[in-house]
Amino acid sequence: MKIYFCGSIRGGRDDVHVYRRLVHKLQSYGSVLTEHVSNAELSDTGESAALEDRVIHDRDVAWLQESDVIVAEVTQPSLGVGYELGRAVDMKKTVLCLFRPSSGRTLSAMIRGAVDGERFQVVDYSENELEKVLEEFFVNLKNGAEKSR
Ligand code: 6K6
Repeated sequence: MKIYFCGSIRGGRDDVHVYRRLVHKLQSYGSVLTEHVSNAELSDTGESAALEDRVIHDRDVAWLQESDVIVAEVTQPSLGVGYELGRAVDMKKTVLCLFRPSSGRTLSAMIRGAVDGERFQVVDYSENELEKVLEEFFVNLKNGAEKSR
């Protein structure tokens, strides 16, 4: 299974420790195309020394297209993550958005309002249930895939 993980880069790197745990857990379910998002060395200036922004954009959109499932940590607002989610909806991908209410933030209506009871889900969680939330999501995904066979 190919998994596309989304997390804030230029939107701010405050949650990189959460991205790290998510990517680690996601790697037990498949190959994570965007492992670099959880790299703590990566600063919020976007560090694109070698890669031009257009190259980053085009490669990420191609990876989105290729992916089977998209998991986004949406607590830290990020234009890039919002854009990826919009493109993913258009591509009719299965999307899981993870939001931590303990941040004191309110999730954008354009993300929470995109929940459709089918492909696009938002789960409110706390850091200590991170692994459990992913376990439940992938069990349901597997059961759903088996039923539709
Ligand atoms: C080089 C090495 C690591 O990162 C880079 C260059 N920057 C990016 N590389 C890959 N994906 C990126 C980069 N900048 C943004 N993105 C994508 O947008 C990621 O898939 C994130 O999910 C999202 C973050 O958007 P911003 O607006 O917070 O930067």
